[in-house]
Amino acid sequence: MDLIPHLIDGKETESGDGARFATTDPWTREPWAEVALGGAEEAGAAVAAARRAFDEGPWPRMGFAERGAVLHRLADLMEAHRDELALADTTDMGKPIADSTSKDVPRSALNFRFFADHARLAAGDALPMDSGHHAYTRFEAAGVVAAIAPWNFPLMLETWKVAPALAWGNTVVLKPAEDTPASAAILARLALEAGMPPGVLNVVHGYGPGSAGEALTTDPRVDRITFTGESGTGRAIARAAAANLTPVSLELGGKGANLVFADADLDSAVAWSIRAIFHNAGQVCLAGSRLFVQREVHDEFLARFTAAADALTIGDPKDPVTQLGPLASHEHYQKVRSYLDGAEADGGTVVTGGTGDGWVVRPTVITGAPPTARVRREEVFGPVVTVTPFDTEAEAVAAANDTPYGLNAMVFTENLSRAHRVSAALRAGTVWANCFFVRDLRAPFGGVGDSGVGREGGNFSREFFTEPKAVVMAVSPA
Ligand code: TXE
Repeated sequence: MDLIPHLIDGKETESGDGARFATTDPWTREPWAEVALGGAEEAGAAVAAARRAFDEGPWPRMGFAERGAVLHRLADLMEAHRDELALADTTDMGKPIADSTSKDVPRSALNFRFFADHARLAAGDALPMDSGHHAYTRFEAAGVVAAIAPWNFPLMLETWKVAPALAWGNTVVLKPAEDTPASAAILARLALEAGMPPGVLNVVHGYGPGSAGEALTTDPRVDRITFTGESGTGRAIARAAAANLTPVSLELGGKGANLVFADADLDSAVAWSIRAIFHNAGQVCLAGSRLFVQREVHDEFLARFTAAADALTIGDPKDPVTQLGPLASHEHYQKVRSYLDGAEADGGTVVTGGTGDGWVVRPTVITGAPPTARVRREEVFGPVVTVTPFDTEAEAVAAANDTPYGLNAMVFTENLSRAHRVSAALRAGTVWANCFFVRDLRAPFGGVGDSGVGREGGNFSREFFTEPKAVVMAVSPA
């Protein structure tokens, strides 16, 4: 079996005690590779390497163009190794290969290109003062960044953190999720090949609590922690980081509402709503897992939506025609199943779906679930959607906002004023009107309430990954 190593200070290594764990292919349900199992010792060694690479340079002191050239070379190499990276994520977590190849890997390469260019072109403020003084701002690299990533979009979410951190001159220790270590190991190897100095990007594998993840969050040599994952984990990380006052950026769970008004283009609303909940088998923090449909079109929408859900191609994620693969792990499959089992007891009706072969959950549509049902309140993180009718705009907005989460929401309407009005009234970090998952990397990305703390993207990433400094100078009169 292959061995997936750590990459610390430019060297591929195993753990000091030789500990390993297995990573499982959720389609075959067999282990497919062994992984170096890091703990506090390996996390500490990676932080020490990143600290040295930051304090001694050259990375933070290189010009933006020079650093950017390395990041663009890395993006070139990722594109050249597209199939290897795509297969790594697909084998690790069951994501359809068509998605990893055509979406995840290209977007991951784009993350490096975008942030390299963004940092090079960014302007600081010049602040002329009335008092005979002049002030300006500098954005200086923060230092060592710990990036802790989830398993649902492994490479894409890792690079969303690593790319801006590196572009602004930081050094990084990345801990991929234990379920999806493979693509991060390839990324680290390609970064060295692209000319990144040793210690600038380190990868440590391991678990969270009591393992490599927790060690990173308590290390006083770490200057920033960026995390995507479950809301409870976000709270644990924020508590750990508080001891050292380390700033955190937390992108957490969601329970996205999707409002379809009677004046919507129904063909388009059905197509986007299908993507919103069944893309990546619903293992998306942004999933549109609560559909609210205006009563006049509810029955017609439900019929078309259910037919489209039933028509999705389920199967081996390595087959290019597959649209929905298995869930990422047995543990996660059991969790999603518990929501299916509870939905009918809570008063809902499963219109279509349920479990399939192995760790597959078929596209599942539930009607009649009351607002108190677990399946309507908690993040299922699977291909499971509740559909509920509404009468008025005010009722729809109130239902959408009836959640502790606030990551994103969707609104489908052909009425321009309604689209703006409802977008303003929804409590969420992102609202998509008549679309879903369309991203501009300059836009803020993050959530309200239990969905997180902070924003990343464009200048928002700059704010987080730098220490903005004010320089004020007296201007002597002539
Ligand atoms: O997330 P965790 P998991 C949600 C989704 C899913 C649930 C659990 O509901 O079912 O989270 O997934 C590391 N200190 N999302 O278990 O536990 C861990 O090793 C430091 C939402 O994967 O949050 C991994 O690298 N690190 C989501 C990462 O945190 C810790 C994406 C995520 O693990 C740690 C994925 C600790 N105390 C799951 N505990 C989204 N919003 O996109 C864990 N880790």
